[in-house]
Amino acid sequence: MKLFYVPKTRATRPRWVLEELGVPYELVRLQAGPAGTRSPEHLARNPLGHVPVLEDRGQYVFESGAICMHLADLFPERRLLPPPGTVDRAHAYQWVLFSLTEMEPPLIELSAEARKPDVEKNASVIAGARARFGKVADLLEAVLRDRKYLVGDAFGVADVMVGATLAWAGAMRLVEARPSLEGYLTQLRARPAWQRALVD
Ligand SMILES: N[C@@H](CCC(=O)N[C@@H](CS)C(=O)NCC(=O)O)C(=O)O
Repeated sequence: MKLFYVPKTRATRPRWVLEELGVPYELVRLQAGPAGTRSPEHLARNPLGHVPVLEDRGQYVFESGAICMHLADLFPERRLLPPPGTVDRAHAYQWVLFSLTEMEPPLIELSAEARKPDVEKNASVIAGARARFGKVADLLEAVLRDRKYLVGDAFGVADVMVGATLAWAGAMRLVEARPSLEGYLTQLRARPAWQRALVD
């Protein structure tokens, strides 16, 4: 298997899963831009020119959540996803999709605002996105108050997707004063597999 990868991006998520699984894989580092993610070779893998892309048996899969779940399915004995058809499995889908559709959109807006020069920043967009992320963070803070992991009592793909997205939020100081979230992130950061996935 090959993972097409740019450091410090959403491609860290499947790299983290691969490191948790401890299986052999080739990491293909690309640069963002015309020489890498926007090259004809990479556009053939993902026409949007995005990473991550997984190459598996000569075919390509894109979308970080899909790749992480596929990797977990390839090694069911490692239990990074609960068995199909169980309610735990449905909860894993719930959290993976929650990370992508509820957590990410306000973070994308805030990151775009942060890149603008001060005079162009839109205070109402920033306030709206912070408020939306605040609701999501409050929900997670309540869920994680008395549990270690999001699904059942074991670490899994749901924790990779939500944890990596929370780390992005943490870099924007959006998880402060939420002790359950801070504790959850500290626990995830201590995992050797995540540390290895962050070594560029
Ligand atoms: N929804 C996609 C988003 C992928 C995405 O936006 N990737 C960014 C990095 S985080 C990227 O490839 N940027 C490089 C580029 O646009 O050239 C996923 O979760 O995989």
